[in-house]
Amino acid sequence: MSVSDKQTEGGTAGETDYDAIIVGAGFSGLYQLHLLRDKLGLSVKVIEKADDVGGTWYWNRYPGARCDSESHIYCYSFNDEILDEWEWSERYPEQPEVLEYLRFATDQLNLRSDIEFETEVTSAAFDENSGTWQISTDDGETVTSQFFITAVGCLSEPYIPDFEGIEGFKDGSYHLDTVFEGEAYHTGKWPHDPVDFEGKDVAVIGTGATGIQAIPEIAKEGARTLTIFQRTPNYAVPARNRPLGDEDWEEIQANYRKILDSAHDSGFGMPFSVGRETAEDMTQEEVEEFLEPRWKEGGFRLLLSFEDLVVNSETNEKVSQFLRDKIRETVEDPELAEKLVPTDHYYATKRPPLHTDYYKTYNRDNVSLVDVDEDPIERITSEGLETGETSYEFDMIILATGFDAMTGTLLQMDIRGRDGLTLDEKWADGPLTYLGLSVHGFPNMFTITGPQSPSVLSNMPVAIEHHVEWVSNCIEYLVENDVKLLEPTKAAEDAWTAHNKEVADQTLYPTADSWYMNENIPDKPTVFTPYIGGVDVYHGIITEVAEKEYEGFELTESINDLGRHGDQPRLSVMEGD
Ligand code: N01
Repeated sequence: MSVSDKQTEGGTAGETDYDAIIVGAGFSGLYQLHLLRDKLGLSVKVIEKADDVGGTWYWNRYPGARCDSESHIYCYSFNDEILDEWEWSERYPEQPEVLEYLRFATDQLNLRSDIEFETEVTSAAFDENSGTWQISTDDGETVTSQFFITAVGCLSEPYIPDFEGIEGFKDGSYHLDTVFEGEAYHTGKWPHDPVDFEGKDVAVIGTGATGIQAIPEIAKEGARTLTIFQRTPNYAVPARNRPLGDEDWEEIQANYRKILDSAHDSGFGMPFSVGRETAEDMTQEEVEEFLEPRWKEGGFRLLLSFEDLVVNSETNEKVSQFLRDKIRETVEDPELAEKLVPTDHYYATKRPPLHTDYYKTYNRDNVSLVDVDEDPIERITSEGLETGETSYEFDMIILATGFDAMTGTLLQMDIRGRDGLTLDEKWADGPLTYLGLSVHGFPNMFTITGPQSPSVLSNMPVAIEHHVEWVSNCIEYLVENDVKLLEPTKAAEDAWTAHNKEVADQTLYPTADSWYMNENIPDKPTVFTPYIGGVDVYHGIITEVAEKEYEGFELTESINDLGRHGDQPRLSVMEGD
């Protein structure tokens, strides 16, 4: 029975346009639509800014854009037909292939008709009198729904540094609005038409995972010169991409369910075993011998070399040393090599990038590095850009400067809960959530891969499936039990927030100035935003909450209780609350 059916029989019959509104048609929004519509029979609308599905894979089309998770685990696991019919062509899928995969899944599940494309949510407000959400969009429409689900991704809001001479994006365009007379782009909103580098002097600002993927490709694609502006060097590990052949696929298909189950039961959403407990008792030579085969295998296997890698500085330092030496071995100019060697943070405390020929690219004659740590970029000029000390001239400037991660897109949307409180106000000192899925004061709102959930510390589709299935099961429970509103208690939210901090503080992560810590955006509160307790542990926690009939949430049965929060009897399932 659908929520609409329930409403027809019970209280708010036909009072909402939809049972659920989902924002975003990427991996999470698509699956959420499928479950709510096809399993629960609800009326659902997805609102999507782009003109197609894909989410992050729609926008991030820069040269070299590729998934760092291995293709056979970067997929939906819930549907055998999709699993059987789709074959990835490479070990790590390139952006066009992931986008094609999501289009394929969309069509297999017949989802398009319930997605409103080219529409942006401009505000979402909870109405206390009716207990419903009112969602307004940039075409001037407002729709209402009982449930409001954000599926907006964690890295969707491009970050544009506050350089003089740069305003943002030109309206409705992929071009940056600058005083610069050449071309200027951000990797997170890359043009759909081919960008021509041939014979041009190109600048790339930023050496995170994106810059590290884009730089080798731009250098190869005919740029006359490529100048990289680096503020902090990174530890990039070779991906060792290769085509996947029939033999690979036969092996994957023969074990697919087991592989995926193992990914879902792991700490990072990847089915790789952890190498050893610690490197504490090993010499540097022994560590290097142990790491070498993992290095040769490539990818995130190195991340799982030692169980205590992100909690024990001694282990981490040995692994970091190994990686520093690899950079020195590859970059021919020793002075340049030292500039590329990270010494300010422990390996993996910033998101560890994978690369294909990144360090080798610096041996090319057309590539040079400018270290802007001590001499920051100050302004964009009509000819190029200026640091405090030097002016540079270019034909093209590319910002690979990352995202207002985790909360940026949510806060852009002007979400308002009880008493008109904005999410922005609520999160002024950092995100406060229960389970990274819900927020006190914002009833019937769910945040897929929200802050304080494993999200970006997982192979994303795994974290996404856990959340989407949890939300669907939760809504099913609410419908079956005639519950109108679900809202986490303040106590549960405080406890979850404290738990997040406690777990993060046991690791080395807070020692780095990373976007995990919000440190990439000036004025954002410094706080570790994802949940680092492990995908498997986290999944156990949210499953138990559901089994205990949504412990930590207040469940409101009667629509008459709405708007009188606190005075009216409520069905509470949290013990002692
Ligand atoms: O962004 P980043 P990203 N002057 O924030 C520099 C995911 N991803 O787009 O380190 C000069 O990591 C900044 O310098 P610093 C992945 O989760 C996934 O690269 O702050 N430089 C840094 O070098 C990743 O972590 C895949 O000192 C400035 C860079 O810009 C996340 O996206 C592929 C500056 C930004 O790095 C974000 O990666 C690619 C300034 N004023 C990315 N401001 C997949 O595999 C910033 N920088 C799916």
